[in-house]
Amino acid sequence: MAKSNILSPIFYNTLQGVLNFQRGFQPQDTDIILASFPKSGTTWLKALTVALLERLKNRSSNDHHLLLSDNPHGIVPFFEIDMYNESLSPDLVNFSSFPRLFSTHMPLHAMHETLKESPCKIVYVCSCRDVKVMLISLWFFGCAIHKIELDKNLLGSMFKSFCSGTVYYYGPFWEHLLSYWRESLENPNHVLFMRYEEMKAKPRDQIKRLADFLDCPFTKEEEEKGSVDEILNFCSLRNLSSLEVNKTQKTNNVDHKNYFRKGEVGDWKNYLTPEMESKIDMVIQEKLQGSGLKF
Ligand code: PAP
Repeated sequence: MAKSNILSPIFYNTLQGVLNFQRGFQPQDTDIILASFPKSGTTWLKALTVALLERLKNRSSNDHHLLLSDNPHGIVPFFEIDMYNESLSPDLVNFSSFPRLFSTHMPLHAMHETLKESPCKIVYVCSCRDVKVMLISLWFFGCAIHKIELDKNLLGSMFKSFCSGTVYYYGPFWEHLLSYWRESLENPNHVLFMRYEEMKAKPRDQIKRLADFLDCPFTKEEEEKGSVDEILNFCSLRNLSSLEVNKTQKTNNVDHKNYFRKGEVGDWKNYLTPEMESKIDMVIQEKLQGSGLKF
């Protein structure tokens, strides 16, 4: 299988989607955009954000929780994959409620012109758990959606493309990362930079950080009655992957179950050679030098 086809069931018209988004999207001040490089923790971030906003609806139980009836990717559409890939002016009412919640894998510079006057909130999740695990995650995902066995040759060619900055459809990983990192430093009310490994290590702190940024902080009362843990448990990989909607249904031709695998830090050690490991480390070190961003 050609490496460029690895995500073809999802990314079949992405470039057109980016162009249409740039020409057609009209931001609103209250918009929330969840951004990431593929396989960086997007599904988890979407679930947490949906759950944070859902709790504001003050329902007495979780029975009608949005996440029970759809996968996080169905609830929070990608601009360039789900919305603008086929139209310059999709009917946004079909895609989102209030506040409008969108997602993207585009680097920030691809959205700059469209969003430049907008105070909307952008949350970026980065797989600093280890860039290498992102590659492995994509490899598993690509093989799963194509229903093929794990192919080491494919991993080898993905590794080479990754190091030369062409593995996905969104430009070099380091430029992607840095576009959000720099803006998060310059404009912390506009961009929140989150790390998957910190979310794993200190989930309570990180979800509170997210809630504060989205202007929906946990109240003292909520903290006392355990709402933070309730949301974390509800959005855990174990719980989400056990929901009927994620066991049996699909979006964009992808079985929801493929979005949930191990979610472990360091999983790449089982698949990459020491040479591959040090090459990736070298590339990342060189590209991030002087940025202040450390893994
Ligand atoms: P996407 O780009 O296709 O949306 P994304 O959600 O960013 O994928 O990343 C998938 C990874 O997040 C998977 O990691 P793994 O392959 O190393 O296991 C997946 O298991 C993990 N993941 C999905 N949901 C959760 C969750 N609720 N908590 C923690 N990790 C999760």
